Amino acid sequence: MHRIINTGRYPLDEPGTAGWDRVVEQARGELATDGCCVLSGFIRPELLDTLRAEGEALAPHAYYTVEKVNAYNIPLDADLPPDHPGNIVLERGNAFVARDLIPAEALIQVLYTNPVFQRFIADCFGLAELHEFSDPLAGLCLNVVAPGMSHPWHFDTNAFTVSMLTRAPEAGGVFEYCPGIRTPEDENLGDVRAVLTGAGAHLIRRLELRPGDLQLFQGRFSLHRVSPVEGTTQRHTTIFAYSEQPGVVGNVERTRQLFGRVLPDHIAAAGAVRGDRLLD
Ligand SMILES: O=C(O)CCC(=O)C(=O)O
Ligand SMILES: [Fe+2]
Repeated sequence: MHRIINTGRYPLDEPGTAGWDRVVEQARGELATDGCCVLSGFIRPELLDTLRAEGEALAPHAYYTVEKVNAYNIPLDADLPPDHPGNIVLERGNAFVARDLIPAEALIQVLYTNPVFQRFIADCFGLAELHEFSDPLAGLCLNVVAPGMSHPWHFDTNAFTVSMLTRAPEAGGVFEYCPGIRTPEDENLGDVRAVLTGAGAHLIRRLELRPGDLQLFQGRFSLHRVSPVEGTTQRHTTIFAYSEQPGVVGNVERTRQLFGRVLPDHIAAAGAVRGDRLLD
């Protein structure tokens, strides 16, 4: 951890110390306030070139496909009232590199599997335990957004997401989110519709992310997107997917949509614990 993380700012080499508690308290406070927390400069600056280069080597192996979706990731032919924002069709143009293509020694794989990193993330989200996905593809992904593409407005199915920009685009590709736009009791369809139709600028916040920043996010209640990437370079983020219960494997159909293939584990696990993050 000392080799990878800026331990001067984030003392992950000293679990249980006052320094650890201070960082965790700060993260919890920001998550409670708007469901998002950025730990800036999490990765040591001298490793940022390696972080970017490892992602660049992986990006050609992403599964590139453009899919028509809606913000709720429910079928486009669902029978919804005419003015429901779920009728608004968006293009999902981001592509994922699956975990089984990411080398064990890549910085992001080392981080994802590190027990101290996992303990830190669990503490920040206030979780008693946290597990890597058993899914051989979806647990750790590189999310690639190429010029002209976007990761359109959506809610995450999973309660918490951990991500890290590893390569910034020249322009565009901004992470935009609407904190707490819905609650378990209220879908707030009017405001969601306003954002999707371009009339909700007052509801949208933008994050200035830099490579090596660690982002903790609760996307279940905050509509969010990556705006269209401009310029000539791709935008890369790592998605570190964890769950509170062990054994999560994604369902066959969604796995095929996201990665263009399924593995025996997916077929064997059909009907068992489902990988929520596969539903976005
Ligand atoms: O790549 C990003 O910054 C956001 C990714 C995201 O929202 C997701 O994977 O659900
Ligand atoms: Fe998301």
